[in-house]
Amino acid sequence: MEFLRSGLVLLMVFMILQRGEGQLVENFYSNTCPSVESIVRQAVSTKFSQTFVTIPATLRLFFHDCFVEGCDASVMISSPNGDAEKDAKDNLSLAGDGFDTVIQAKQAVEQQCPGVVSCADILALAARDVVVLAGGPSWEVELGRRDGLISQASNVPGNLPEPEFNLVQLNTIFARNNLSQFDMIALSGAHTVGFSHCDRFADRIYSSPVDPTLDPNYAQQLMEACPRNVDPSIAINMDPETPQTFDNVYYQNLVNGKGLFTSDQVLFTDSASQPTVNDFASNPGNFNGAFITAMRKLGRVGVKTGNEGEIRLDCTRFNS
Ligand code: HEM
Ligand SMILES: *[C@@H]1O[C@H](CO)[C@@H](O)[C@H](O)[C@H]1NC(C)=O
Ligand SMILES: CC(=O)N[C@H]1CO[C@H](CO)[C@@H](O)[C@@H]1O
Repeated sequence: MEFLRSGLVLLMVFMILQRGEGQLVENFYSNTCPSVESIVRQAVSTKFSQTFVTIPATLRLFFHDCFVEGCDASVMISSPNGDAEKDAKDNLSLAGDGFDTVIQAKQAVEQQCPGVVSCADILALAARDVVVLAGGPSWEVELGRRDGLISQASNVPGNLPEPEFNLVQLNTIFARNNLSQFDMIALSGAHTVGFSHCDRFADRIYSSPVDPTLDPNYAQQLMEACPRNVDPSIAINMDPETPQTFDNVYYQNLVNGKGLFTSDQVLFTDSASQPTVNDFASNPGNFNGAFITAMRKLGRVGVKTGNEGEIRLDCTRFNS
């Protein structure tokens, strides 16, 4: 009897540790929604079959969600007053397809496991799935995030990196999120897919002299794609070589003076980060490994667990 009782206590301690407050686990939904991963993957690939933008839009949405209020799907909230996180100036360019991806995956998940899976976890899974769809590496996603109850445009300024940032500024903002310089360089590799609007780098090509860290031919190409006073809705590929493949060509571009933003190119021009760029440029396996580690760390930023927050029913609205 005594033996049984202590066994039970041990089991409970084990379960509490497993579910541990503040701790994400890979098998969080194994009893409550065992097919969540395949349901999300299916919804993401359906959306991808409609548009490639699904990939960069979802990946960037995850990053912006995590850096503002933590990975809690606060970025998904639509406010009737237009003052939610997604309404901030910095996210003007978050492509609608990322939001659609999460909304559609959530709808599919709700059909099978109503009220169980957070929007924050669905976004984390979808961010992994789009990397795989673009030919990048796969990894196990830690789960158990709860959805946040705060989404304010006024929380965004200062919490996201700007394309004009130098290495110290980049390191500072990533360090605040428990990410090292090595993680930051690996995560910047996400710019191997997706688009940028011309105004985010125009100062580099239309200053005199033209930014000397830019390859002159690449600068010329950028001027042709983005003439002065270009339609502000025009966006160009960030990776001019393999824009639709998730690979390490981003780092080769940096070595060749083809980093689109100052914040990209500085990773090569600053001697403190150059060795890592050189390593990722020549060893795709090293980049993949570092990217996986960094994405898992990014996914732990500011997470709510246990009884914190809520499991939103509609990702774009708080439950009450
Ligand atoms: C290191 C600091 C970073 C800076 C300064 C930065 C800045 C930017 C800027 C200015 C754009 C262009 C937005 C536009 O004009 O539409 C962009 C796009 C993008 N960023 Fe970053 N970013 C950074 C890190 C990251 C990270 C860590 C990720 C994800 C892990 C990421 C993923 C993306 C993606 C996928 C796009 C393309 C979005 C699309 O095509 O819809 N970025 N980024
Ligand atoms: C960074 O890590 C510490 C220690 O694990 C944790 O207490 C803190 O909440 C983390 N910060 C963020 C922004 O996640
Ligand atoms: C202030 C601002 O520019 N907000 C924009 C944020 O993004 C949404 C689209 O999701 C735009 O409609 C807003 O105008």
